[in-house]
Amino acid sequence: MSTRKAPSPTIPPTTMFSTFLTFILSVLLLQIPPSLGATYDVDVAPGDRPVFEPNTLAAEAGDVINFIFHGRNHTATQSTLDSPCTALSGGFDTGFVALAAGGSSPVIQYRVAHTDPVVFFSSLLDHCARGMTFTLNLRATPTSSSSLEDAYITPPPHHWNYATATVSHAASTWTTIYKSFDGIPPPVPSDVPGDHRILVGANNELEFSPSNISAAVGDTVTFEFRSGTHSVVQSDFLTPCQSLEDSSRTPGFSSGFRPTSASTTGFPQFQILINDTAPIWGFCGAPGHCGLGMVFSINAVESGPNNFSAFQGLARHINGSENDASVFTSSQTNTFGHPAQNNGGMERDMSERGMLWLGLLLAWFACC
Ligand SMILES: [Cu+2]
Repeated sequence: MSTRKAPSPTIPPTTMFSTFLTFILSVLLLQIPPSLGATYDVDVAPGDRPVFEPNTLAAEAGDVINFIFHGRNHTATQSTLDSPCTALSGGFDTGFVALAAGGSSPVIQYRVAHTDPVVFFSSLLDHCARGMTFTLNLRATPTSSSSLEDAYITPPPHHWNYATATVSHAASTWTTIYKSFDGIPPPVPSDVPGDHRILVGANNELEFSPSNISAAVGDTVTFEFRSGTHSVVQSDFLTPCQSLEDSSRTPGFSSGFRPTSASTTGFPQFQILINDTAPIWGFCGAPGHCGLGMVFSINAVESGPNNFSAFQGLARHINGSENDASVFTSSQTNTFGHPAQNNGGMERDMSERGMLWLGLLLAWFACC
């Protein structure tokens, strides 16, 4: 008995092509890295300045930070908010990265694992004490609404000129030329020099108390560190969270970090001498503290636009980042929820997502 062989099914060529295309696209999709996060460039010591630029970012799990080393022999070393200049045991550490002989800037990547705050510093010399830190996700929520940000008006720069004054003190009289800001008196020494005490971080608050004082020429100001890890760094009115040296190449005072502990007997102190009547501006260099308003002034002219509250408002407005005021403002994030200030990172982010969507679209055409 003969059996009749069933005709073998014929596969239309178009279906074969579709199956092949689907297979190829599936393979291609598997090649896309699992992370679709943004990539951010952080310059380490650009122009050989002891800074990370930007010095703070908000990033999400899966994002990548490119530490790009420009200056000689810096590190990006993970630390903690409590001890920003001490390496975290087992934490991320690039080690010292020297500039390559050809002048190209080495890049070392850090992959963001979570949205909790992470602190980095450079362990070269005293650069950390001078404020060379970089923070991730220090504050996830903006301090002010976008409408308030829109309404913010940056205070004008200080107005000053050189003035000549004849100063009499005790049995002496002399003529002096001084930098006269609007509204300040001539630099007449106090009859009895006094000391003004400013507490730093008293009651575990991120503030100087008092934060705005008047002091005469010849007086001293003693900063007493009461809690945590803080510092006292001189800045300029318009760049409240950057050391005077970094913002204007003008020497300024800097205490370095002065940690206190429960076992501290006697609080660490740092003292400055008041040489003239020009306003003095300063901040705490611990990561994020300045952006939270931890600033102070000495001899600010309260009747003018360059008063203490304008200075503190500016520090809060820029949120500790002199490079980009929009880091944490919700109004300037893009559709993927990342800050929009790093174009390189966003371009890569969008191109990866674009590839994924293109792949899915082609796969749909192929199969259906
Ligand atoms: Cu502080």
